[in-house]
Amino acid sequence: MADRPALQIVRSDGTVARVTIARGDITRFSADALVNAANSALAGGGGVDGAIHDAAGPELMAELRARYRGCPAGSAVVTGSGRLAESGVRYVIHAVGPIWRGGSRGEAEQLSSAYRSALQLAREVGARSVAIPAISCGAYGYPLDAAAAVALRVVAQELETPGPLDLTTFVLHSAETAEAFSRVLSLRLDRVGDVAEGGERS
Ligand code: AR6
Repeated sequence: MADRPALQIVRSDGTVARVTIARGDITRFSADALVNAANSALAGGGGVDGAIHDAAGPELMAELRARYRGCPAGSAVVTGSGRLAESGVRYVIHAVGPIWRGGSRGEAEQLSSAYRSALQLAREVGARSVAIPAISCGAYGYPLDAAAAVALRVVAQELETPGPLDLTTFVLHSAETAEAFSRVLSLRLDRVGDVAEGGERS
């Protein structure tokens, strides 16, 4: 963990937040909150949604049905974590990304908004760490490089807000997705390096 490349964000109060990436199954990852890539009916499904519901057990769907009537693309809702509590996860944040329709139907704005809503909810419930999958990058067909650029930009912006939430890990299942996020993350790391050389940061 310590040597994993991370984007470090120095906040206005001097504290540091980190954005990093890991490869694997998000249901095996321990964080205060896991983000799920859900659908707007909050009906469960395949991909990471199926894996999270399987791991958490029926309590998750029961709570979704009791508390919410769907969730439009670009937003998110929060529940407890069912059996995932056994691995230290306290909340599941169900975020709905856009279905890719060519890129001119507001997909980037909706994807940004899904990540932003998820992190805002994480802050509201007091999470310190969040694990996030590549929302919209599976069944919803969002091109990986474009999705990675949006995801890392929005999450880095959100972590600029001082507070307990100071670690976000993208947990990426496929090699292609991990490569796309690594490329964008190292571009951002390079850019931070350039700024430091220019003397704008101590
Ligand atoms: N851990 C981490 N990432 C995963 C896992 C896992 N266990 N399983 C898959 N992924 P998708 P979407 C990756 O299709 O595109 C569902 O049916 C996957 O490789 O899960 O937002 C929902 O119910 C990909 O990179 O979500 C919705 O109907 C990323 O997670 C719809 O799919 C997202 O792929 C949402 O589609």
